[in-house]
Amino acid sequence: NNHRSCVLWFTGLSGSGKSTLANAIDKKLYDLSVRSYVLDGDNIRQGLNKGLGFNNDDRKENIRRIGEVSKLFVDGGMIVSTAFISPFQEDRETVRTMFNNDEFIEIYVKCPLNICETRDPKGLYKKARNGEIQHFTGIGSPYEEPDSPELVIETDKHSLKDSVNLIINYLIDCGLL
Ligand code: GGZ
Repeated sequence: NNHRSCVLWFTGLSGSGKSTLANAIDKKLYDLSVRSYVLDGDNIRQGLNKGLGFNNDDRKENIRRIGEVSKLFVDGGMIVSTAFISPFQEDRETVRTMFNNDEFIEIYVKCPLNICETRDPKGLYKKARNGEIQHFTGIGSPYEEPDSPELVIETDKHSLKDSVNLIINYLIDCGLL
């Protein structure tokens, strides 16, 4: 199958739907016989980045390493989807500079904080409000919205299916698929 490799860099609040979207895209690409892989907290923060926490410096280092690993996947000819909050504009911009212009696709997974907080799939917002978790993104730690992402997906407005189609169509329009 003739596709070009790239990174789909999902960014957004906890509970915004980054992992759900990344995994749905991964499945869709598999169906299209495109080699793809998802990097997320489960396979990065538990492994390579075990030992990194959530202060600003650790988040920066987390994102830097994920950028480097993404580069390896892109060099290896894959479409890699990353699902990390990546709250700081500067860190995302630094990763962007590691790639060719059309290889880095920043996807802002946009969802209002109060809706993420209602979803609260892991009960972490509740813990953050209780003070059991400090520096939780959106509560005790900032989330900087992307200035000019390639795509914005509003997960409180669009279905998962529509969102996946939007991303796939973008990749086709750019000649990546
Ligand atoms: C934000 C935290 C925190 C704090 C633990 N702040 O909903 P989740 O559980 O699965 O996603 C969150 C994940 C965020 O890790 P990232 O590597 O994506 O963050 S960053 O890009 O900022 O480095 C959440 C959990 O880890 N978690 N403590 N204080 N999220």
